[in-house]
Amino acid sequence: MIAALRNRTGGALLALVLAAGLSVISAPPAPAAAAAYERCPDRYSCYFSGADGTGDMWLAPNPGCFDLGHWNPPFNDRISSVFNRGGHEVHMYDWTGSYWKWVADVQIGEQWSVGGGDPRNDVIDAVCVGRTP
Ligand SMILES: [Ca+2]
Repeated sequence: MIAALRNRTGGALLALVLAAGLSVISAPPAPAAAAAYERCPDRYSCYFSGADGTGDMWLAPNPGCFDLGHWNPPFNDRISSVFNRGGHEVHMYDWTGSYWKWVADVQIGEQWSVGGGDPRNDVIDAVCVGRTP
């Protein structure tokens, strides 16, 4: 009797999981911007050359500070949007020629995007994940 109840409960759970799966499949297509941000793998912070997760993508490989002008290919002066799927706050800076000027922070789980006319667009030279310079 107990085994039968367990089977019945398990069957009900399976039916719920299948129903949930079907509802996801039948949902309308996600907006293009969400699809673009979704390229970012879980547990990473991702940086995009276009607004709203479009264009080229750079991933921070681990916590720490990264001078984007020293990457191959360089990614400095290119960032227009960010999706922070990692476990640390992100801090972003512009090199003025004499000091690292803070531009913006991106909290865990947040997205950040600026358009062409924004002074923070295409100026970021360094990213610090989970620390400051
Ligand atoms: Ca810059």
